[in-house]
Amino acid sequence: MSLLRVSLLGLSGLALLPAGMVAAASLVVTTVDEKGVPLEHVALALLPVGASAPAPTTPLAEIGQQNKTFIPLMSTVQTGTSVSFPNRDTVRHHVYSFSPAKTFELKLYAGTPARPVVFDKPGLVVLGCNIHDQMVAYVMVSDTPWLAVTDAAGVARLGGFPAGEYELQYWHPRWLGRPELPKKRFRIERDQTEVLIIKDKP
Ligand SMILES: [Cu+2]
Repeated sequence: MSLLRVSLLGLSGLALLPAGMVAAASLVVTTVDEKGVPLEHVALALLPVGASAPAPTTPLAEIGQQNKTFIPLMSTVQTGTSVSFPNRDTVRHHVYSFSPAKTFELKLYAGTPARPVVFDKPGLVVLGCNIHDQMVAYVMVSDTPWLAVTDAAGVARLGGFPAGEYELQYWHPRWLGRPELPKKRFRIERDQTEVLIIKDKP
């Protein structure tokens, strides 16, 4: 379906689309630090300006614990998403967050807690384990389904959104302690690419 649409657009341009129908666009973001080195674990959220984003279509997410490590380190979820915290270690963990966007704790447990945690407010959440101080993970909660985290090459792809005006919100763990979420505003008309330089200070 989307392939067909792309080829139609390629041949004849936007005029082929019926009135009121907006072409889907995509955005490929490459993130680098100030030296040009690709940055993994950059959380990205694309927020429509002057329009509301669709409700969550995948309202379930998971942050596991394995080898005394949270997996994944960086997550992005839409506001309202339930996150489960399965413990795949033989030792027990005690997961907590003091972040204003979501304050909670899952007291010392093994296996998977019966109830997932609902991330019901936008913002940045820092997770820790009361038993293992080195354990840390981050969740960027945003009012949009268009979310991604950059891979080892510093690349992430956001797709399936209508063309229009957007704010790209982003955050990287190097900004720990400065949980403000910078935004960059731009218009996306078609499939676009963007390079973001993630400096030490947002
Ligand atoms: Cu632990």
